[in-house]
Amino acid sequence: LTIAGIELREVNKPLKRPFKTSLQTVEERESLIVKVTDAEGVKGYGECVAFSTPWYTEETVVSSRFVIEKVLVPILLHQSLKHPGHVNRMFQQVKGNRMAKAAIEMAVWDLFAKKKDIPLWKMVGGEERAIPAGVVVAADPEKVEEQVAEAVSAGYSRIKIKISPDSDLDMLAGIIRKYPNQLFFADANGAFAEETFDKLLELDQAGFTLIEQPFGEQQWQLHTKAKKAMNTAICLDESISSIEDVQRMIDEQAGDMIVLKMGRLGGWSEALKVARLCRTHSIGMWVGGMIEFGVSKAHNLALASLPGITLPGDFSDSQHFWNEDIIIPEIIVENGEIELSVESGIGYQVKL
Ligand code: OSB
Ligand code: MG
Repeated sequence: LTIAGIELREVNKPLKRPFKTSLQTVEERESLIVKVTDAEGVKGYGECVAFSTPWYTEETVVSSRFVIEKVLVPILLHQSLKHPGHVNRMFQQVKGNRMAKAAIEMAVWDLFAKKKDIPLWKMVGGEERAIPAGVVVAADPEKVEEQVAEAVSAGYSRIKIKISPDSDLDMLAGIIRKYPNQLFFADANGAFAEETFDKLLELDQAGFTLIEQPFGEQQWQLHTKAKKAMNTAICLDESISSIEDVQRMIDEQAGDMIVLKMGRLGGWSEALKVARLCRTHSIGMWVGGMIEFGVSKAHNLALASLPGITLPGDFSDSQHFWNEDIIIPEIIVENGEIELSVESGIGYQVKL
């Protein structure tokens, strides 16, 4: 298969309501969509999940556009590929910039699945099953209860609440007690520190299934200390940008499970390797969201179909963050689940 064209499109939409994390309040989402075309005109799509500013990782929309256009496109354009896994190897000469690499790489995996006329989830070894949907509540404290109630009535089986050392844990524990059949995750985005370690320990009483990234991405020793001291599972998100990081988490007993994010890992090849390693070591994993549009969501649904991914990920429907998505059909949550598309590739048409 020959890569004949690579194009970038920018999407920009205001969020229905502000998304408030311990690091940043997101009010508008700007993303780059990558379209790769082969010599016969078949198209594959990827989405760059870098944000407008470097608050979650170092990459930004502007930096990834630069790297894609000036560095990655010249490496890939007009090349002939036998397997989508080769893209990752071709990009190894470029340091970092994993979200930029992932965006193109994802598009090539979609293109290969379309050429084979099979769903991407099937091509990567996924299982044919509905994907459990989870939503994230990232609101001001006074709105958390109302948004949890909304999420429950919308049928979500898992609710993730953004927290920080300033969170009112009694209030959160009260909300969690009201919904005994619901799974609750907490995500701190690295907001805790040595000085607030005791506050983290109190979280054990609140009823969360897991706590995502309590400390900063390089705070391996604090995570080890927390895993030893707590009953609530420690789940690493920002700390995991490669398979080596997962190995380090295992070696240092720094966490119980990980959030799989294709963008943060540099694409499908690395995500598949990481998933395999986690299965080998019985490390729990689930697919994390990035306030993304439908192209990234569609790739994530395929990722979530892999064996061993049992916990519900960040999968809200297409209308959760904005009124209109960029894919047809839109993603819908029914009975707390999302059906995998049976169409080829990512399984959705892209409206760009
Ligand atoms: O830490 O998981 C995170 C969104 C943007 C950046 C980081 C994170 C998130 C989320 C997921 O919490 C939101 C979603 O459902 O897309
Ligand atoms: Mg997170």
